[in-house]
Parts: sequence; structure tokens; C-alpha cells
Amino acid sequence: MTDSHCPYCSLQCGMALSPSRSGLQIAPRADRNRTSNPRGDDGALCRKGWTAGGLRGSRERLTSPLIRDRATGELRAVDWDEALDVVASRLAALRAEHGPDANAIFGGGGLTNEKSYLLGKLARVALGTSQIDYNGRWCMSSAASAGNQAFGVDRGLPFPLADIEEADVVVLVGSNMAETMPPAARHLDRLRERGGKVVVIDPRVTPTAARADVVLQPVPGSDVALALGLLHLIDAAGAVDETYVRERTTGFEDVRRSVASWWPERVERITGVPSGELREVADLLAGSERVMVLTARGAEQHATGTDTVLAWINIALALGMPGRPGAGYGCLTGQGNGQGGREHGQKADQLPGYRSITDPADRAHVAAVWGVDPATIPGKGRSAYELLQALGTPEGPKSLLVLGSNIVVSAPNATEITARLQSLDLLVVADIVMSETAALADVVLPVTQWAEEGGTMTNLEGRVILRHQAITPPAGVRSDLDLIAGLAERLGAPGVWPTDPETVFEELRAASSGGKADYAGITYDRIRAEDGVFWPCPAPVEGEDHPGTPRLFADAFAHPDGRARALVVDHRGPAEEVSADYPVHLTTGRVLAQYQSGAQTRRIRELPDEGAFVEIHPLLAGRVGARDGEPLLIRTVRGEMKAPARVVDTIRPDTVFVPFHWVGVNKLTNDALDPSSRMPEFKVSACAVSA
Ligand SMILES: Nc1nc2c(c(=O)[nH]1)N[C@H]1C(S)=C(S)[C@@H](COP(=O)(O)OP(=O)(O)OC[C@H]3O[C@@H](n4cnc5c(=O)[nH]c(N)nc54)[C@H](O)[C@@H]3O)O[C@H]1N2
Ligand SMILES: Nc1nc2c(c(=O)[nH]1)N[C@H]1C(S)=C(S)[C@@H](COP(=O)(O)OP(=O)(O)OC[C@H]3O[C@@H](n4cnc5c(=O)[nH]c(N)nc54)[C@H](O)[C@@H]3O)O[C@H]1N2
Ligand code: SF4
Ligand SMILES: [Mo]
Repeated sequence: MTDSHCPYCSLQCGMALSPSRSGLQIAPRADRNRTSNPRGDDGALCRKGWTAGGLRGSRERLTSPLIRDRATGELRAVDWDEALDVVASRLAALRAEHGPDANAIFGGGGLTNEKSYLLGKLARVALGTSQIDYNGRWCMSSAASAGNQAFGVDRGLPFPLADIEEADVVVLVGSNMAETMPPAARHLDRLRERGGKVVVIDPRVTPTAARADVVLQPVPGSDVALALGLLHLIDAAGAVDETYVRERTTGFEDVRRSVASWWPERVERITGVPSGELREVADLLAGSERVMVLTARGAEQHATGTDTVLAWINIALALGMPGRPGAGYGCLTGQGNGQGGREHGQKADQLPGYRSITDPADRAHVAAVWGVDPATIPGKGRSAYELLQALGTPEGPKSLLVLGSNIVVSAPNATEITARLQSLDLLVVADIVMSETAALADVVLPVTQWAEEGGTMTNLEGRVILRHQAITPPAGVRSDLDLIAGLAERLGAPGVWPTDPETVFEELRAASSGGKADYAGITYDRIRAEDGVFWPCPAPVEGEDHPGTPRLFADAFAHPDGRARALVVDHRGPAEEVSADYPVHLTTGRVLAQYQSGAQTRRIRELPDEGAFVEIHPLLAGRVGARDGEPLLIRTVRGEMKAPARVVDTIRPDTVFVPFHWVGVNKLTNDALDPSSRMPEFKVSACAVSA
């Protein structure tokens, strides 16, 4: 039996793995050695976790590098040396011809900390390119931007997930936790058994909403107005914690003035939420000792996502919650390493440990660890969507190396982005299966998957955990670390390029030391002994280990003056308003049994693979002549798709919902970006629906 964690979402449920004749045996793993801060998974797994071994023996695994034959256009098997030689020489040639930014990298929030770190180093040291970003921009980047602005640091949850049970009220804004991290929803049930209340804000009555006490169903894209209206009522009720606001925040008086005109009837007109329901929630928040606000993608995946999160942080600050036990604000990050993957340098503007690529002292620190001159580290590059949009254009990169993302399915405005990928001189994809993106590549590199390698992940709570290798990989695959080091060496990069995860982690510790996400005090041994360590965890002082930091903000926020910033935001609404031609709101998201672009889960036989569908209310279905199970045509200005109708009365009559796990809906989604996080507006566009 080997200790590991699930290959999928940010809950990173504990697993015990053992090899079996059919492949891999998986069992949930109880929390060991733990008297405080138990893991958020409650010792359980969801359906995806239980069946994750299905890819082990699968014939769909890639087991040989492939190169596209220029004459026939077909992919043919080659050995690793040939594949890496070809990639390295073409990267070098593109650099020689067009400069270092001709080569670009796209990473993923599912990669281990070690891989994210080494990928960032590959870009800056081996390729000298500024052009690296990752799919985390699709995910929680608006919450990250808001957290940095308001609190001075971005750790999704500043407290362990099980703290939910200590709250009096938990507000879930755009989270369908019961389907997207099912074991975590048990904390909601226990909170309610204790008499606590759950509020869900979602245009759909989801399985999560079915477990709530109050459900608000705003029109997609109207969350800022809703939050402004709640703060208006909280202030009117005299429920602002004036001492907290005075001592622990700045800017609150401006915020207070800015919500003065957001009376409930105005909010009702914009959000469709009856003013009585808004008052009910405001009263609940105003009268509770411990309020916890949690946002997820429904709140964040908008061109106004950062503003929505800031507006909710203002509510939490007004009530005096951040830093109080069992209360505060947090973001439920999504991908397996959604937290760690955003800390160690695969972002366009970032160096390891949350260091800034534009800060001279940060550059000097990391350059010393890498053994290079700080002047050789490039500056800030393009954000994910802007990077993809620039591919193959005269000013843009000519090559892209993809690790850990299936762009063809998951990027917004996907038809245009797919055309950009096809226009490249060189597309290299490292994957475990032939994803829709790998199928377009010039070179495909087959890599190991989670149980076949080791490495650390940082879960949604900021808890750094360790996956151990449990089984031997199939012949012909190599780890991402091998691949990165193999390219770096062929490119003649300076410094060391270890391929053993623990050795890479030792270098990451040094690079992050003194940064905001400080991992210097975390070791593989400590993670093993403690079943996870929370960052920041600085290096030992006088031989004394730092305990790690499960809870932030008890005494101070991370801004130099220790205070949180209350920031004024205003309602702008969706980038694309409904019109006579496109009268319905289209929103997108997830179902329990599929994960992300589906590259992994659609290949697991035990999981239902029903294809995309359109959730539609009976009233709207009646108007367009749609019948349950029969095909519907959905169009936006960018594209169209057909999928069967699922007629349900749990969705607003002015909105349809389509899951994104199958190719289709992202041909329709809007690529309008949030001005500060550069997050695309996946969660609302204007569409036309016909039978
Ligand atoms: N089963 C499953 N679990 C997953 C994943 C998966 O693919 N499948 N992916 C993981 C990842 S990476 C992530 S990021 C998380 C995502 O986890 P969640 O954020 O919980 O998932 P979503 O379904 O994207 O969106 C949540 C809800 O937002 C609602 N919503 C849509 N528009 C709006 C709006 O304008 N305002 C509000 N308030 N709500 C709105 C949707 O109806 C939906 O129910 O899940 C993780 N877990
Ligand atoms: N319409 C719409 N679109 C969305 C969203 C939405 O809500 N609506 N959500 C967005 C969000 S939150 C996210 S996070 C993205 C996710 O979308 P993607 O970025 O496409 O993420 P995955 O589908 O997880 O793709 C990961 C790929 O990497 C491969 N892989 C897995 N592990 C490894 C590894 O260790 N190494 C390597 N090299 N490859 C590996 C998998 O097989 C898969 O092909 O989608 C976004 N797109
Ligand atoms: S909740 Fe997430 S981490 Fe846990 S088993 Fe399911 S997919 Fe895996
Ligand atoms: Mo995500």
C-alpha cells in the first residue's frame, strides 16, 4: 500500500494505492497522525476518485513519442532521443530566427509543484522566453487577483476546509460543491446538523443548493449588484463591525458611500432576485457571529469576476470576519494543484514563491538559486488567453509546448484558438492520452501519470501534500521532469536540471525562501510525518521547525501596514448583453462524473459518458418547442452547437446551462477578459435557442 492523493480536483482526497492484476487498486485513506486540522476529504472519495485507476491499463494510454511526418501528415512512433532532439533543434532554430519569445509554453494547474517550478525555469533559463502561462487563468485567477489586492496575499482558503463546520452561516457564491468536490459537502451537512445555515447563490438549483437553507437564483453575470445590495442592507441594519473596520481595514468609508444607492428594489431589477429574499439573506448575515463566504467559478469566471470577489470581501470585512475562527472569506480552487501551480513560476508575471518577475530583489534571489545573471531572466509575458490569441501571428510565438491542458476543448472561443494552434510552426504536447490538443501536435510526448511518479501538490487549503510513486510506468513513457531536463540539456541551458522530484523540491524550497509562498521549512519527511504542511512555512530558526500556517490573518493581513483594503467596485454586467437576436443567457460548468476537458474521465469505462446536454426550463422549452431528450441548437455570435435538451425546473427560465467536458460549448463562449486577472467570461454569453 502506498500513500497518495487523487489525480483530479483540488480537494486532493487521500488514497491508498496498491498494484493489482487488473491495474491499480484504490482505497480512501483515513487521516493519520492528525489531532488538529483534519484533511477536508473526510476520509472519502467521489466516483471519479474511486475509478481513477481505469486509465492505468487503458489501451488509450500513449506509450511512444510521435512525430508528424511532413510528407504524409501522419504521426509516426519514434524513440525519446529522436523526439527530444527534433524538438530542441527546432526550438533553437526558431529562437535564432525570430528571437527568444518565438517559443512559448502553456502549463497546467494539475501539474505537481516540482513540474510547475521546473517548467518556469525551462522557459526563463533554457529558452529565455517571457511567453509562459497556464490554464489557471481559466480557473480561480479573479479570486487570486482580488485576494492580492484586498489581503496582500493569495491563498485560496486562508483556513482548513473543515473550519466550515465551525461557522454559523456559510455562503457559497457560484459553487456546486456537491458535484465538484463531493466529500467536502459533508462539512455543510454537519454544519446544518449543528444548527448552522447554508446559503447558495447560483442561477441553477444544483445538488449543492438542494442541501442549502436559502437559495438565491440571480441572472448570470449580476453577482456584483447582488453583493452591493447585501452590503447596503447590512450597513442600513447597523451591522457593520465599526471597531474591526477602523482597526483592521482601510478604504471602508468610500465603500460604504458607494453602496448607499443599492437599495433592494434596484438590485431586484438587475439580478432578478426578489427583494424579500435579499433582505432575508442580509438579516441572516447581519445577525450571525461567524459568517464564511466561499466563492468558486460561478462568481469568478466573468469579465467582472475580480469585482465580484472584491464585493464579497467587502461584506466579509464589514462584518469583521476575516481572521476570526470559523469565519472569513475563501476561494475554492479547482484543479489538483490549482493552489501550488499558481505559486512557483508558470505564470507570465511570476517567479517561484509568489515572487514578482518585475521586482529587482525577487529576480536577484531566484537568479542566485538558478546560477544565472539576473539580467538574463526575461520580463513579464502574455496572459494565457492573450498568449493563445497571439500564436502564429507576425508578432506572436511560433511554437508552443503544452503540458497539462487540453486547450482545444477548454479554451473560450475555441474555434479561433484551435486555428491559432494549427497556424504554429511547431506544436508539442506532452500528455498521458491522445487528447484533442495532442491530436493536432507535430510532436506528442507520452508521460507518466500520478500513480507512476512522485511529487507534491498544494491543495485548496494551502496544505502541501505528497504523492508517492505506487506502480511502475508502462514502457515507453517518461516523466514530465525527465522531458523538461532532456530539453534543457539539449538546449545547452546553464545550471542543474534534476529529474528526481525530491531534488527538484529542495531547489524549489530555496527559490521560494523568503517569498510570500515560502516553502523553505517544508520537506518530504515532514509532509510524510504530518500528512501535509501548510504554507507559509519559513526555514527553521535555530534548529526550531516552523509549524506551518493553517490559518492566516488572525492578527494582521499581508499588506505592509497589516490592514486589509476595502475597495470600491461598481456593477458593470456581462460583456455581452442579451438582445432580440440572442435573447437567452448561456452559462457553463461541470457534472459530477466528468473532469474538465474529459481527456482522462471520458476514457474511464466505469464513468458515464453521456455527451453534452442543454439544461432548459419548461417555460423556455415550451416557447422554443423543445422536448426533453430531443436536440436543441444553441447559437452565439461566435459559433453554434447541437445537444439534447434536458428539461428541468431547477434553472432560471431565461438561462440555459451546458457542461464543458465535451467538445462544443467553448465554440460559443465569450473571450471577454477580466481587466485585472485576464480571466475569460466562461459563465455568461448571449445565445439563441431553437429546437
Ligand atoms: N466533477 C467535477 N469536479 C470538478 C471539476 C470537474 O471538471 N468535474 N473541476 C475542478 C475544477 S478545475 C474547478 S475550477 C472546480 C469548479 O467548481 P465549481 O465552481 O463548483 O463548478 P462549476 O460547475 O464550474 O460552477 C459552479 C456553479 O456556478 C454556477 N453559475 C453559473 N453562472 C453563474 C453566475 O453568474 N453567478 C453565480 N453565482 N453562479 C453561476 C453554475 O450554475 C454552477 O452550478 O471543480 C473542480 N472539481
Ligand atoms: N466553458 C467552460 N470552459 C471552461 C471552464 C468552464 O467552467 N466552462 N472551466 C475552466 C477551468 S476552471 C479549467 S481549470 C480548465 C481546465 O481545462 P484543461 O486545461 O483542458 O484541463 P484538463 O482537462 O484537466 O487537461 C489536462 C490535460 O493534461 C493531461 N494531463 C493530466 N495530468 C498530466 C501530467 O501530469 N502531465 C502532463 N503533461 N499532462 C497531464 C490530461 O490528460 C489532459 O489532456 O477549463 C476551463 N474551461
Ligand atoms: S473530490 Fe476531487 S480529489 Fe476527491 S476523489 Fe473526487 S475528484 Fe478526487
Ligand atoms: Mo478549474
